[in-house]
Amino acid sequence: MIRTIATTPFDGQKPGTSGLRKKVTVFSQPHYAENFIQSVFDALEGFPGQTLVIGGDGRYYNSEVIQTAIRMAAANGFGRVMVGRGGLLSTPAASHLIRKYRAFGGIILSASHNPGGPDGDFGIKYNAANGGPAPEKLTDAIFARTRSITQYNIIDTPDIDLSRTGETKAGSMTVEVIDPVADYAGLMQSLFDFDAIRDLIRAGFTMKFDAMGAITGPYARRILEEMLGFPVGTVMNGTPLPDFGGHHPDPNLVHAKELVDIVMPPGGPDFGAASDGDGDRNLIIGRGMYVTPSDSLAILAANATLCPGYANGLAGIARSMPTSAAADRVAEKLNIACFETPTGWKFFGNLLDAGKATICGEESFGTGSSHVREKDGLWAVLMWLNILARRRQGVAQIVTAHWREYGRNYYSRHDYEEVDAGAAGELMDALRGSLPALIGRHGITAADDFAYDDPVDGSRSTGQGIRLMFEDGARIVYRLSGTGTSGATLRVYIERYEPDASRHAVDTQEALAPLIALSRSLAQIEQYTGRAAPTVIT
Ligand code: VG1
Ligand code: CO
Repeated sequence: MIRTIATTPFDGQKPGTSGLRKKVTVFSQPHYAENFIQSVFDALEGFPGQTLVIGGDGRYYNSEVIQTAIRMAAANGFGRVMVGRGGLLSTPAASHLIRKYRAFGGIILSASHNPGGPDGDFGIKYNAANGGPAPEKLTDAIFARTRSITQYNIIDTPDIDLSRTGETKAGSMTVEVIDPVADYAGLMQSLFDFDAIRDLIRAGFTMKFDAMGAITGPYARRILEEMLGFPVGTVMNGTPLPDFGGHHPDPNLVHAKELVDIVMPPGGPDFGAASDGDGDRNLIIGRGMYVTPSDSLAILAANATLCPGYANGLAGIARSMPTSAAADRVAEKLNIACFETPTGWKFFGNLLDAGKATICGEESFGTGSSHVREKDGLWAVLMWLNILARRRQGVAQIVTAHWREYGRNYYSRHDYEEVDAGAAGELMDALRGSLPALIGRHGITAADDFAYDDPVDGSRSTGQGIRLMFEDGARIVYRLSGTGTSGATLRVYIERYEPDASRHAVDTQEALAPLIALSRSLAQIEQYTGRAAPTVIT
């Protein structure tokens, strides 16, 4: 039976860089998740009778909201939902399912790299028929709806059993519970040379993959251990847990320290990788060598034709604005287009749909391609493995050879987390105001607040980050995070190009030291935030 429940709007249900993210304590208020889900449905048209994909990263509160989303999909007229067994789907796997089964869209329950558990974060994101995050036009419409909503629709039904694959009904809607891994694993097999990787393993190659207690455990075990034949135990922290086993599932050198300590020392495995809460990020390390995500994007692009799925070459490369320009040099050499988009995967969707870009990346440990419309952690790991298998060189060798050929973009991101939101806003306003006066000083040749004109649909996105460009090609970029749930996080991105190979072995923070100092003084970071140093450096 369909019930219509009266409700009133909540403040602040504005989707950020990647969906709506709030503390579990906020999400678990009566009607909170329901209001947002109904606002999504109200902003869409033409879905009655169609298929909706639903899944999440398994974090605390996932199992409750999955049931709510199914009941509401039924009440709003969807014909079928496809749900991952146990309510689980990685973000890239959900994107693939939407595309493969021509679903109308998908609801992904995740706060991605944010911590989970009762005191942690929860999130809801809507992806459209192309498999990608809702574009700004749609997220704006959803937000507008959250401010005027008066009722939502839900059916009365006992909880659906999601523990076994197969079909059941919720009201008149079909609920299909599927193996969350199978379709995705098949897609990976179609893109990469699994036989070459098996040969590499037989030759003694070893790796460690850290699933960080989050969603990629079942995917990595199936693909790396069962299909490719890496020994059992290659995947660590491989069971998805509601609190991620206490891990902060953000695959960087700080939060993936357990993996770094295994892989970095002499005698460690040849290769190490990790993914985040919802499986779309990747960390790549070799023995003694951390690969920055910006370099990883460039190296994957430069070597893509070694992989069967990309053997015919790339149409173009796209990177987010704060990502280093290492990929631009590869695009130039390959004589293909290079696009610079605002932060967030939603901006790559049009370029991928239009066939203008094949590979995309962000400095925030995100890399992906036209195979889905999300960044994809395991995809990046498998692409690295395919390249390592074909080149038969170590990670460090491949990276240093890349720098020799293209030059090195020294790059680092400094995060000032959980600073006072008002102060962070004032800092950005003051910096924006000082831009015209900065040009001509400190070697700054240009400065602006980044705006993006989408070359496919002509839409314009403004206020996407303050850029300072220097005469030698260096850059400092400032922006406020759109994924946090308490206070504000100021991100400062620092980059400098070094063509001279004899100067490629310098420590990154050292190589960037003068720019780092300038990044702090120009924005008066300590004066505004009280912080003399960042909380996380990647
Ligand atoms: C961060 C990253 C951005 C990424 C986004 C979602 O956003 O900087 O590059 O697309 O997270 O990643 P922000 O607004 O906090 O800087 V995920 O893996 O959390 O979906
Ligand atoms: Co993520």
